[in-house]
Amino acid sequence: MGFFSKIKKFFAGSDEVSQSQPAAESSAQNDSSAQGLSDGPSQLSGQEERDMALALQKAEPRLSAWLPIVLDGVREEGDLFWQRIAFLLRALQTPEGEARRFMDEFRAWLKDMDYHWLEDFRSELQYRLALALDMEDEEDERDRLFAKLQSGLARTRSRFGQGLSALFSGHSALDQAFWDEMEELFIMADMGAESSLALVSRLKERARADGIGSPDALMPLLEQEVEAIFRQPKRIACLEPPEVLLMVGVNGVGKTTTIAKLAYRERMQGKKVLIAAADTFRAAAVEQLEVWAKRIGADFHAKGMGADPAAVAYEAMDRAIKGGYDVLFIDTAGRLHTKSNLMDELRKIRMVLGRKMPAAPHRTILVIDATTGQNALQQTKIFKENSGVNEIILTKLDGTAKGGVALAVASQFDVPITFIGLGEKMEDLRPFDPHAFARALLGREQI
Ligand SMILES: Nc1nc2c(ncn2[C@@H]2O[C@H](COP(=O)(O)OP(=O)(O)OP(=O)(O)O)[C@@H](O)[C@H]2O)c(=O)[nH]1
Ligand SMILES: [Mg+2]
Repeated sequence: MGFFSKIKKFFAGSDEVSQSQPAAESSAQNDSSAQGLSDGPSQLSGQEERDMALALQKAEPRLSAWLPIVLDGVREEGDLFWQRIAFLLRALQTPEGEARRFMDEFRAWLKDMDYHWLEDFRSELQYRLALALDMEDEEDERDRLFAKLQSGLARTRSRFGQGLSALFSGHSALDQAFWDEMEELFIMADMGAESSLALVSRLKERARADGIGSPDALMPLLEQEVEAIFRQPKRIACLEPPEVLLMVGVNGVGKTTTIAKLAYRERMQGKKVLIAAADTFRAAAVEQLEVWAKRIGADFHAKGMGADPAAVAYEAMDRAIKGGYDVLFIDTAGRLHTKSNLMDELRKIRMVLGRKMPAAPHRTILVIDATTGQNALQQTKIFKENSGVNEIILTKLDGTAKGGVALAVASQFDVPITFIGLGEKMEDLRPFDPHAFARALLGREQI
């Protein structure tokens, strides 16, 4: 959306704020495009707007600080609620069309879900605003998610993290015994012998170069090295839509729900989204996806149970190009009817997509269930070799996850982890944060 940078500038900090005009006034003077939002019989009075704009400017520039101000005294969906939301969007200099679309879509969603009381839909409102305004990283949601990640990784930490603290407190010098034990810990955390050896020798080298002689001083380096394993290379954006995302993985890992969550994010960013059900293995899979698509406002393409998955992909691709879609998601089956081979089927899907658009699929995403353990390595190997996986999403990190698997996958295959699933709700799919993950894995207390 075009107004992110404006928001950031506008609420960049108290210095800038004190030099600028109150939000509502400046938007009234500078951005006549947003004026239409103040139409309507019962808008806020000028004094109310000024007071609220002042309160917003004094508050920390976070949605979670702004929303209580804007929604003060609001208990339910109704005129007052919409006036306040319109005011917030106007104060953030949202172009009228975008603000209207946001409100129309949210109104439709409330109706669909039959929500009336603010309490029931407040978190959804905040999440949608965060996505639409590109502000989710600034949320204190971070802490909540970190806590969730930490508890999801509790099992790994109790073995790995405690092993690490025993190692660090049990040695006073960085001698051979220390390094050997560290290597063993990483191997036991499923990282694989080769990668563990490489990590330890990198650490050793850095400790020597930096003149570090005690385990205590080594901890920050260890954190950095673990974080580096999860480094994420920059991705070349798809310049010519539709961007095509092919979701692959064994059955039950969370492919379909992850498509819904990703598609939802795209929708909130104003993208036109098509979802194709190339998992034709069971009728319920097609229905499940159709329900999701409807719920998030994406269009849906299917041919029904038993149809040829590659044909579904081909038709969906055609429709996405002709219909001017920004993004096309293709859901695939984790298993097939007897005799057909899953990898052959995926190859066929890739081939027909490439025929319509040489760069497609732009992203082939392997979904891995984080509770799987060692098997995840085998899955990554097979899917990478056969279906050109170039991205991994780890789901179910909220359960009894085996966090070492992430380390193993990231260090043994050159494929970045881009998102993690921390639960079943829409807002539980989050961009993967190497720093937070490394800290949670190593048992650090905060981000
Ligand atoms: N706790 C938790 N559950 C999840 C997460 N992601 C997905 N699930 C659940 O995992 C189950 C399987 O998800 P699906 O999306 O149907 O998995 P799939 O890979 O499409 O499965 P198939 O179509 O059978 O191959 C569902 O009950 C999801 O709600 C997550 O991050 N955390
Ligand atoms: Mg599925």
